[in-house]
Amino acid sequence: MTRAAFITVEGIEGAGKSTCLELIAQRLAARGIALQLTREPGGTPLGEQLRALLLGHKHDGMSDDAELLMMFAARAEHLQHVIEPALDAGRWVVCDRFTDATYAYQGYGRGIDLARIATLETWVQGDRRPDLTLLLDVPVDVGLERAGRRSAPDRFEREAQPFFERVRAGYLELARAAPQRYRTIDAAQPLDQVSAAIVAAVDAFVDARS
Ligand code: T5A
Repeated sequence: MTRAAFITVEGIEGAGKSTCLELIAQRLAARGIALQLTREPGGTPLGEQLRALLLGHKHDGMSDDAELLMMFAARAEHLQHVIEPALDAGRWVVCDRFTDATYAYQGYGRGIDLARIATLETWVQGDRRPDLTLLLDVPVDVGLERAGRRSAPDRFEREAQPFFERVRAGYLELARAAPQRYRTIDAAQPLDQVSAAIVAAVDAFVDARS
């Protein structure tokens, strides 16, 4: 039996994470793997309330530290009530964003010291880290154009282009620093090519873990 794994999907807005998540779920299910799909911020009742506060416009002037701590508050809840129980029960967890998003957005994007984020990461997660992270990399103008077509901008989507350029560069830096965990996929390609790359990455990961 294959050990349960924790897979995360990352990328800037409009990179195609939601689309990709469905595909990963289908692929794992086809290979007989039980899984739990979830997302951050969110994934629990409290986490979803924090998500609404973080993405909505009621607190547009929120401080960077409040934003950072709310991300980790939601994550603590998510780990305790969803992620760890699922992994303990042998279900794989596929999560739309996780702590790499905090490094990318609050660290590289907002400018919070990465060492402070690392302290919170260890405090909240202990040793828990994703086993595989799929980074959907897309140029900022392409991602924002796709996201803008889909819905009205949330609190993050109202940021200017340079913010997302820093976030994208941050993600690429994180991927370079952890090549054994990251698979970077060119998400600017047509959807069928992105899908093929995702399926190949998931299959290779499952095979290596079997
Ligand atoms: N955040 C989150 C932090 O700041 N710190 C943290 O620690 C965490 C966890 C969450 C926000 O919170 C921030 C980051 C985010 O700003 P979210 O809803 O998770 O928000 O993230 P979004 O990026 O806003 O999600 P989106 O739905 O915008 O992006 P997706 O899921 O990447 O894109 P998707 O799949 O909805 O696709 C968008 C559109 O593009 C099309 C799709 O059909 C869809 O219409 N599309 C393509 N079109 C052409 N070619 C392709 N290859 C395509 N792929 C998708």
